Amino acid sequence: MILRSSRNASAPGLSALLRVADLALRDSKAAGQARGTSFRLQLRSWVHAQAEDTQASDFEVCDTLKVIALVSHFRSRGHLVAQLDPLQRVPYGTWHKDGEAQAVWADCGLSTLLENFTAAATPDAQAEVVADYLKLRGSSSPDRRFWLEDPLLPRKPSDQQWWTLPEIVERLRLSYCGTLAVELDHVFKREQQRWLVERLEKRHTPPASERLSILRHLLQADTFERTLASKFPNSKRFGLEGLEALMPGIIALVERCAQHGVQRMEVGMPHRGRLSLLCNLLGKPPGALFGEMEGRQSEFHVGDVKYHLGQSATLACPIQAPGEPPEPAEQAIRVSIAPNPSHLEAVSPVVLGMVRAEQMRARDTDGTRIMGLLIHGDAAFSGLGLVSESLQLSNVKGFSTGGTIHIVLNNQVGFTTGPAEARSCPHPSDVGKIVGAPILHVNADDPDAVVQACIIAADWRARFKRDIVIDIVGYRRLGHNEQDNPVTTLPLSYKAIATHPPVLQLYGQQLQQAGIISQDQMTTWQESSRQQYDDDYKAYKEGKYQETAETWLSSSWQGDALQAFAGGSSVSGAIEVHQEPTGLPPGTLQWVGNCLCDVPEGFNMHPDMAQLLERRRRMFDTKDSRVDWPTAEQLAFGTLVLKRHARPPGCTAQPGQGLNKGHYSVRLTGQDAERGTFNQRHFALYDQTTGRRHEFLNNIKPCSQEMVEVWNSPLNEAGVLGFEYGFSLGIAGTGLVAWEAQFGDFANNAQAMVDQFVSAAEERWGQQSGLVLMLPHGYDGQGPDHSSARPERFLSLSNDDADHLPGHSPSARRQIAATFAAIAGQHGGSLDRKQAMTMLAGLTGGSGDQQEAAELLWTEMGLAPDALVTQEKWEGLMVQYMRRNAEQQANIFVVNATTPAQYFHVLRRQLNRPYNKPLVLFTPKALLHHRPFTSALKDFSTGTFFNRVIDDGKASDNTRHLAKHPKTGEPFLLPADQIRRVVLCSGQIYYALSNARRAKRIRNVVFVRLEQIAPFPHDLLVKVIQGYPAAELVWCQEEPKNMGAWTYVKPRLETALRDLTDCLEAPELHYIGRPTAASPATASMAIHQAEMSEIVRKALSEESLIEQEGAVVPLPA
Ligand SMILES: Cc1ncc(C[n+]2csc(CCOP(=O)(O)OP(=O)(O)O)c2C)c(N)n1
Repeated sequence: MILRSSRNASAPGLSALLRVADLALRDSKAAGQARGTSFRLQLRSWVHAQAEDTQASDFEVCDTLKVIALVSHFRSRGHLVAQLDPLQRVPYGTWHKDGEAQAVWADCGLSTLLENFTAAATPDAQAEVVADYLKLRGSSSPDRRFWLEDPLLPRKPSDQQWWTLPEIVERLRLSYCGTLAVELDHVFKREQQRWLVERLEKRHTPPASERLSILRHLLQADTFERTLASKFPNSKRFGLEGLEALMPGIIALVERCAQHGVQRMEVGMPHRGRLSLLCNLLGKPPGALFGEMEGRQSEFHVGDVKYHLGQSATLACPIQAPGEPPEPAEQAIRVSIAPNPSHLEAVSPVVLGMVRAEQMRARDTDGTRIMGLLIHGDAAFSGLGLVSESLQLSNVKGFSTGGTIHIVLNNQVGFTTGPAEARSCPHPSDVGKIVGAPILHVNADDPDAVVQACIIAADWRARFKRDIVIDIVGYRRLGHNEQDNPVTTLPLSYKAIATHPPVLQLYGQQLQQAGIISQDQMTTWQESSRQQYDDDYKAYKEGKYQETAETWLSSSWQGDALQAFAGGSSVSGAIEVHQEPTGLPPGTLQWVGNCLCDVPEGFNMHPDMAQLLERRRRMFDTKDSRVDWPTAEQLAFGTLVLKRHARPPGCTAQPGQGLNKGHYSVRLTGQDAERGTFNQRHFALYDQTTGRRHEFLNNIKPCSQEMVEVWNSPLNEAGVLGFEYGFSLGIAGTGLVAWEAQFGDFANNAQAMVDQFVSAAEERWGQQSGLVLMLPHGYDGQGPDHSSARPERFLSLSNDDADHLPGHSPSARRQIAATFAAIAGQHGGSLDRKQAMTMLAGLTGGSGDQQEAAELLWTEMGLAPDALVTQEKWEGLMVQYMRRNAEQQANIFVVNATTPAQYFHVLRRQLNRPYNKPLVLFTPKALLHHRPFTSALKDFSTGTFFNRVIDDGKASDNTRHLAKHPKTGEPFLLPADQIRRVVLCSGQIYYALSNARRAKRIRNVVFVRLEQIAPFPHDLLVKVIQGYPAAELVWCQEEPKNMGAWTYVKPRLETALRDLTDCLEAPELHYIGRPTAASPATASMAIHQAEMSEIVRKALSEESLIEQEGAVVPLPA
C-alpha cells in the first residue's frame, strides 16, 4: 500500500517514517486494537516502500498509517460486530442473554464507527465520520484517495487501487462485518492469513443457477421437517428448523471436496439435523425412517434410537474446476455418517481414528482422498473437554488426518442454556483457535454466505491440509426437542422467533425480487416436494418398508448359526471353547528375536541399551532360554506383521508355515508408549550423537512385512482412546490396534468411550472392534493411585450372565423364540425342508447346494426328512450353537496374563481368530523387573496357545514355573487327591503366593490362575476344580473385597459348579483379600506389606478356611 500525495514534499528517511508511524499509532483508536503480527509486518513493508519510492508529508504518512491500521482492525475484530444473529437481537455481533441490550463482546470501537457510518446520509458525512474516528490530520474530503495496493482486493476485476474513505469502510464492512465473518489473527502462517483475506475480500454473489439449487436444497430441508412434524407430532426429531441452511451448505461442501479429489468422507455429528442429513443427503428412504418414528422396528434388533443411527451412501458429484463450467463426467464420493451415542462429542475422536486408519489402508499419506467432517452443537463444542482433546490430535504426527472440517451448528442455545451461561468467550468456536484453525462465522439466514463458507473451508483443507471451523449462527425454532417448551426461560428470544419467517421464505423472496424465480414456480416446487413425502408416507403405510423375516434373520447371530450347521460345522455335544493355536516354529521365533537385537553399523547407542540388547539376545539362545515381557510383546508384534512368504534367512521350510491367518499392521499408542512408562519397551533406539532413530520391528524384513507404529500420544485418555477405537474400526481386522494407559486407573478419564463404544458398540450398531486396552495394574505399595486399573469396572460391563450358562439365560431363550416366531409365523408356526431351503438361499445369496445344506441341518436336529422344524427343535439347535460359540457372543474380553508367553499368545489371538472383540488387558508394572517373570522360549512355539486358566498343578501348562524340582525333577506338588486347598487367583498375586509356598515348602496347596476373567471360562475352571476332589476352594486377590474380580467371579463360579458338576452340594467358595474399602489402596508401604503378608499367610495356612474367623484380612492395627 502506498500513499498518493498531491503535494511535492521531500522524501522522508526511514527513521523519520518510523517515528511518524509511532505517532500515528499512538493517535489512532483503530491502531490501538490492531497490534497483531500481521499488522506490524504490513506496516514495516509499507514504511520500506515509502522510504524508497515516494515523497510524502508527515501528515499524509500519518493518515495512511491510520487507514492501514483500520484495515487491519477490521480484519482482526470485524467478527465481533458482524451481522450474525438472524433474529437481530443485538445490532451487531451475536446474542448472549435475553434482556441484555448489547452483546457482551461487541464493544471494540468498530460498532460506533459502523453505526455512525451507516447513519450518515451522504458521502461527505461518511468521510467525516471516518476521518473523525481515525483522527486524521489531513483532509476529510470524500474525494481524498488512498492507494491500496495489496490488502483490499477488488471484487470485480476493475483494477481499482485508489480508494476514498467511504469506499474503504464500505468494502471492509461488507467483507468482515456482514453475514460472513472470519477470525484469522491466530492462524499460524502469514501465507494462510493472506489466502483467507483474499477469499473474504473477493467474494461474489453466486450465479442464478447456483442460487436456484440452494433454494431447492432449502426446500427439501424445510419440507422434511414439516412432514415429520405433521405426521409424527409426538415424536422427538431434534429438527433443523432455524439452521436449514446447513443442507445447501453441506451439499456444496461435499461436492467441492469431491472436486478436490476426496473419495471418502467420514462424518461425525450429534442429534440436531441428523435425520434430515440421513434422508436428504444420504438417501435413507423416508419410509424406513417413518417406521422408526413410530417405534415399529423388529422386537430385538433395536440397537439405538433413530437419531443415533448411521448411514453410508455413494454420491455422484459434478466435476468442475473453480470458475469453469461443469464437465460431463461425475466424481463419486462415499459419505458415511457414523452412529453415535448421546454423549456429545464422543464420536469426534472416533471418526478421526477411522479416517486415519482408512487413509493408512488406502496409502493416502496426505489425506487427499479420505477426510473427516465433524458437526458440533454450539454448547457442546465450547463446553466439552473432549473437543480440545480431539483438536489437539490434529497436527500430531501419529494422529493427523490432513485437516478436519468442523461445522458448529450454532443455534445459540444448549437445551435451556444461553451463550452467556455456556462459555466464557465470544463465540462457541473459539476452542478451534488452539490449533490455528481459521474460524468462519456465518449467518444461517444467508444461505449464499453459508455455501460460500463451506466452499472456502473445502478449498482451505485441500490447500493447507489443516483444520478449519465454520460457525453457522442460527436459532432453534422449537424446544430442545419438539416436546419441550422453550418459552418459559427464553421469553424474548422465542417472541422474536415466533414472528421470524423461515429461511426458505426469506430466500425465496430474495430470489423472486432478483427475478430468478416466480411466485408460481416456487409454489409448484413446494407442492411437489410435499407430494413426494406424502407418497413416501403412503408407501410406508402400505407396508413397503417393513422388515421381512429373511432380513431379520440375516442381521441376527442365529443366521450365522444356521449357516454354520448347514455348512456341516457341527461337533455334537462339545461345549469346550476352541482356542486358536498361536505358537510359532522356533526358527521363526529366533529369527524375529535376533532382529530385535540387531543395530545398524556405526550406531552409537546408550550403554543401557547395549546391555538391554545383550540380555535380549540371550533370550533366543536355546529353546529353554527365558523371554521377558517386553520381548514377548515385540515377538508378538514382529510375527503378526510378517507376510506369508516371509521366512528366516536360510530357511527352506514352506514360507509362512504356522505364521498367521493373514498379515497385519500393528499400532500402539499411549502416553510415553514408545519408551514405555516403566522403561521397558524401547520401540526405537536413538543414536546418542546424531539423534538418528532405529526401529527394530520395522527392519525384520522390510519388503515382506507390514508396519509397526508405536506413538507417544498427547496427554489425554478419552480423545486418544476414542481415536484408537475408531482406528480399530477403520482397520477392520487387518491390524492390531492397542492403546496403553500410563497407569490403568487413568483409563477412567475415558470411561464414556469404554461404556459407549468399547463395550456396547457391537450391540448398539453392529460395530466390531478388536481394540486392545493395555492397563498397568497391580498393588506395589504406591498408594491409592497407580495401584488399580479397576478391573471391577470392566468386568461389570461384560455381558455374560452370572446366573446362567451360555445359551440358558431367559433373555437368550426369549430372543431365540422371538426369531423363530418371526420366521415361522408366516408358515403356520413351523418350517418344512422347502421353506428352510428358501431361507438358507436368502442367507447365502443363493450360493451353495441348498438341498445338501438342508440335509445337514435336518441331521443335526435329528429329524426325519419330511419332519417339520418346530420351535423346540429350533431352540435346541440355537442353544447348542450358543454354548459352543459363547465367546463370539461376548462384548468384551478381560484378561490378566501372568506370563510373557501368555501375553504373546493373547496378542496374537486377537487377530488369529474369526471375529473381532475388544480386549481389556491388565499389564504388569513392578513385575516387569522381577526375574522369575519370564517364559521359556518353547512356550511360544508351535502347538502352544493362550491358556484361559492355568492350573499350576499340571506340568503340561505353558508355564512350568517351579512345577518340578530343578535338580531332582521331582514334582513340587503332591498328587491331586492330596491337595487340600485350591487357591483361585488372577494376576500378579500369583507370584507372591507362589514365592511364599516355595519358601515354606508347602506341597498341598495348588494355585489356579484365571488368565481370562471374562468371558468366564466356566468349562475349564470346573474341570480343574473337579480334579482336586479333597480341596477347599478359595478366591484370593490383592484388591479390596468390593474391587478386583471377586464380585464377578463369585456368582459365575457358583453357577458353573451348580450346573456343571454332579455333586449334590457344590463346594463353598471362600474369599481371602483386603476388606472392602472406599479407596483402592493405602499410601503406606509398611501397611501395604503387612496386608500382603496377611493375605499370603491366610491363603497358605494349615487351618481350614471354614475354621478361620473370616477370610477377609483385617487392616493392621
Ligand atoms: C456429554 C453430554 N452431556 C449432556 C448431554 C445432554 N444434552 C443433550 S443435548 C444438550 C444440549 C446440547 O446443546 P448444543 O450442543 O448447543 O446442541 P443443540 O441441541 O442446541 O443443537 C445436552 C446438554 C449429552 N447428551 N451429552
